[in-house]
Amino acid sequence: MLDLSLYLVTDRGLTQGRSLTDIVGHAIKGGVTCVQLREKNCSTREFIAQGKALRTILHTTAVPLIINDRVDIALVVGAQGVHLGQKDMSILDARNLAPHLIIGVSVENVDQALKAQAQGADYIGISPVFLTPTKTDTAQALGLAGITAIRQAVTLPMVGIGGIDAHNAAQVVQAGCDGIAVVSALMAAHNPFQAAQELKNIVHLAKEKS
Ligand code: TZP
Ligand code: MG
Repeated sequence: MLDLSLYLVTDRGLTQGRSLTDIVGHAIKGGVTCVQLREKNCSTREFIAQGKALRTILHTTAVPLIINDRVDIALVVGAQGVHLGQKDMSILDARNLAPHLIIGVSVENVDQALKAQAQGADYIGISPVFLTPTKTDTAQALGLAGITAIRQAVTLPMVGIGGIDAHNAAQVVQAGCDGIAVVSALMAAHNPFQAAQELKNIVHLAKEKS
């Protein structure tokens, strides 16, 4: 079963000189349940090298590796899944090409969520929940009310992304998300192990209450 409780999305621009594999390794020990490799500014070859490095540290854990945007790279590195945006390969094409992959899809509204569900996505990422400096070319922030509207429309597992940290994580889960996806709250954390532990506890407590 896919556990979306604490979903780490990577960004090598936020590591402050530390290695990506170290940060991901510590964050996993702290309780991360899912890792997405997100690379926007490197060559295909470099993307594959990063994917293989993460695959190596993840393969002894139960934590799945999801590749952002690229089905081909997910296949080459032996990742468990791919995360697709609204302009990436369609769910149907990805499913045909790679029937065994977990397919996640970013959605910005109820219509896109309904479509992702109809086309057989495995989970959706609600983007963005709050405005964030980490990614500025986003749709309007959906807020907690947007999460609840999507929760009422679909039964798919869903994770919120965008501006989520220890201060608002519980609200995101209480509004209807199965977990939180974070970039800076873990990638830029001084201590990614502790930060992951804290976020994981918040999500668990909020799930118990909701
Ligand atoms: N997609 C929507 S918002 C976002 C992505 C990749 C960035 C989220 O970053 P942060 O630092 O967790 O706000
Ligand atoms: Mg994308």
